[in-house]
Amino acid sequence: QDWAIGRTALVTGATSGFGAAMARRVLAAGGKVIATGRRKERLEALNDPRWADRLFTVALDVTEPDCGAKLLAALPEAFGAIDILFNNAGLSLGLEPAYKTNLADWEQMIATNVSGMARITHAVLPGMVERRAGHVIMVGSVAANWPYPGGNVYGATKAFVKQFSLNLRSELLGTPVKVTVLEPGACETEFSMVRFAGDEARAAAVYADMKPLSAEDVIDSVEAVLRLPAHLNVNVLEIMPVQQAFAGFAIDRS
Ligand code: NDP
Ligand code: 8X3
Repeated sequence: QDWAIGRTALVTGATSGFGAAMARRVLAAGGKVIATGRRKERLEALNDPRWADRLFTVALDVTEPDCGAKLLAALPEAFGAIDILFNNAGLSLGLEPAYKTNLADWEQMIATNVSGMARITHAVLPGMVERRAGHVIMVGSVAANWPYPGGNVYGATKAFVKQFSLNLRSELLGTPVKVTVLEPGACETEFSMVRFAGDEARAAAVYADMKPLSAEDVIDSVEAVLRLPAHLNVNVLEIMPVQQAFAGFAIDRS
């Protein structure tokens, strides 16, 4: 029950989905949270008298080049020692084949999922190494491992997240700092609404006639990893709904 007490978690993308669930889970378990995202009103919605002095919110766009330095500079002393980095802010835009996509969508995914994640890691990791304490949890995706039509740049950004995480882990050998890349499959959050630019029917169809993961399911897995003993690192954690699996190879016989 005391896994979060005395720990401070920085959560990117805390305004929705996995990030909001993670922020609430850590706060409910007695930890401190620095909650970030672009939508201020959603950050304010995390406020609760139960954790008034354990929550610090800061509006942050991870596509801004200096967002990491700005974030560290804004932190009150009580939130300065980050123990858990839930590096989660990310998005998918579109599901069209590469030859039909909008280049601006690709650039936004790369700026957020790749550059944003790298920026926040670059800002937070030195403190973890210096304090000899910390756990970086990167939110990757099954899309890093399993190609699918329309996954083009989104899946490639998540492949970056995976290799980045594994490379960090190899460099951190000799320190107690942990790195885990979490790779969820279909989970019903605002993800598909964002992917399909607010098309509710198209987003709902992704989860029709199956039981997707919920954000709580995903955070159950994260909590389980965070509860493990100090000498054990989970490198990669891929999870899917039972009603999701891989397709075989495709062959064109036309
Ligand atoms: P949501 O759309 O519900 O949440 C995405 C979060 O990312 C929001 O809080 C959003 O906040 C934040 N975000 C997006 N762009 C930026 C930005 N430029 N700066 C700061 N924050 C940003 O989706 P999920 O919770 O599902 O997604 C979270 C992560 O999980 C993503 O990395 C996604 O790729 C990954 N994922 C999702 C899966 C799913 O099926 N749902 C499966 C596998 C991985 P705001 O808009 O307020 O800035
Ligand atoms: C989100 C899961 O299958 O839509 O990363 O790519 S999927």
